[in-house]
Amino acid sequence: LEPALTFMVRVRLPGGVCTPEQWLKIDELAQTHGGNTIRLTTRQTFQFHWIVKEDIKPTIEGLHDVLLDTIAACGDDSRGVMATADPADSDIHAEVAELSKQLSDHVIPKTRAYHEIWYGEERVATSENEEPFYGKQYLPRKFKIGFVVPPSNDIDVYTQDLGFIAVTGPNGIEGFNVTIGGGMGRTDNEPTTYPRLADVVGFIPKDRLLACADAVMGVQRDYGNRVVRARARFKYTIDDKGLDFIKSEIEQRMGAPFESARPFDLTTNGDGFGWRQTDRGTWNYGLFIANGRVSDLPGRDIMTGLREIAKVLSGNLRLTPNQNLIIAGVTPEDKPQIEALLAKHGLAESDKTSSLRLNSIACVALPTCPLAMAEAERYLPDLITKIEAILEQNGLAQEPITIRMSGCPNGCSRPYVSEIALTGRAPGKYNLYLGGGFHGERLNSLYAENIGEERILEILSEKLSTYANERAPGERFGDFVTRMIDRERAA
Ligand code: SRM
Ligand code: SF4
Repeated sequence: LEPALTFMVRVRLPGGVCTPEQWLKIDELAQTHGGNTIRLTTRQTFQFHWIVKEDIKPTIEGLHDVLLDTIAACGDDSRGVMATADPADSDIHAEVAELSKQLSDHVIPKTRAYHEIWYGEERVATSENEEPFYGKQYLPRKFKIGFVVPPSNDIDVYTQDLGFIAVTGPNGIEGFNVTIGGGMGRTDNEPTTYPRLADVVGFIPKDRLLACADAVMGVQRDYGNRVVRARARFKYTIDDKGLDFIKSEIEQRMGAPFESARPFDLTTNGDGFGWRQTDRGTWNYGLFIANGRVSDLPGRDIMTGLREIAKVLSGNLRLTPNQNLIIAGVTPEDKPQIEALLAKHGLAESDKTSSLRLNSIACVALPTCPLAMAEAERYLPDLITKIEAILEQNGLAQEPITIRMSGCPNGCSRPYVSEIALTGRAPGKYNLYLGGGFHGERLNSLYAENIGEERILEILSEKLSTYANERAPGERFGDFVTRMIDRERAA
């Protein structure tokens, strides 16, 4: 008798764009095989949990029916390619979404093994050249790519191994400022591992995109640390070899130097909520989904409501890097119907949700993540309710502040760029980090180690009330608290 093991299945969804037909299939597979729940991830895709072994194949075949797959969603290869979910300009969104799809198709492994195993395709003779880029060894470690369209930094471009900051002109995207070497993961009690913000290395014209990605990934493939796995990410390759060396290797392989970076301005890494009219005259609705968990909850039928919406939607659905959803491309004629469905299923409530909650992310953690040391998704909402009371007392209820929780130091919620962050150490115990940049431009710093809820609330209460009383006009909480901590440490 085999144990009833359950598996997680992660979909590849470049740029987080999903058709209503694809949504309905995901929903159907979740009902049939996935425990009646869907998880939207911090890299804009779907995860199913609770899939028993014999259901993996029908799940992957079901995805194939709607042109979806799980290729390179995990592994030592280039993972899901992200893209800004809701730029102001619809043509730019269409272009950036298309580029993320093209790039994703370009960087995934080309092996036919996936098709043979999951779709039952006939096995064809293989040769060593079958995997033209990855070869036999693949990359030393996972590799993450994303596109942002300023002023949004929703993908947290400085946390990506390779980031493309779109530079736009009257004819669309002209090219990209390129960032390299971002990453969040650290290993507990392993000081040689750390989060790192990416460096901006210069500008490339749009037609050099694929060559640039090949060059950067090739450098990591050839120089990355294949001996010490904890130091195998690209950020460490850059720190070990030096940024100048890595940059010139990239330029040689790309066949051209980087041009000087163009000016850009990023202002937030959060999402917008509620209805916004697009430049095409259609409407987008930003729907808050706490920690990306799509299930039917008391008074809030997220799963049923989104199924009903997908049945009538003529636009598309966009998963955001903050685990939320955009119901996009709603025509003025269809808007009342979507509005009615949102109301009927208890989904039109973002306006009653605090800014802190709207700017929160938690990773999955317990019960499904084998690496979790503490709760995240199942605990953050309750902790936020307690912090909301503190914000209320200090007149800060509508102040946007970012808060992120991860169940371990790996940092799947990108906690180390958040204004307030908690990473799990043990059941009920967290490291508290403070002072990340509001748009993801600065790492926070460790403020207190291995503390429980009471101490977390005490510290936040003290910091938030000082913030309410002493902040400079327009000063963000992360900037203020960094200033205070620097002062405390200097004293
Ligand atoms: Fe992650 C491993 C969940 C985004 C850093 N991550 C895992 C695993 C697969 C645990 C495992 O290896 O057994 C988690 C599955 C839990 C579960 O039950 O589903 C897991 N990671 C997630 C997701 C679902 C979190 C979420 O709640 O949304 C995100 C899925 C992204 C996706 O769709 O592809 C997720 N993980 C991230 C991010 C954020 C990002 O990429 O923007 C990071 C930090 C960025 C980075 O990579 O530096 C991240 N995950 C990690 C790490 C640490 C990597 C490192 O460099 O040390 C691990 C552990 C590992 O790779 O060994 C990990
Ligand atoms: Fe699991 Fe840790 Fe990632 Fe959370 S941060 S999903 S606990 S690996």
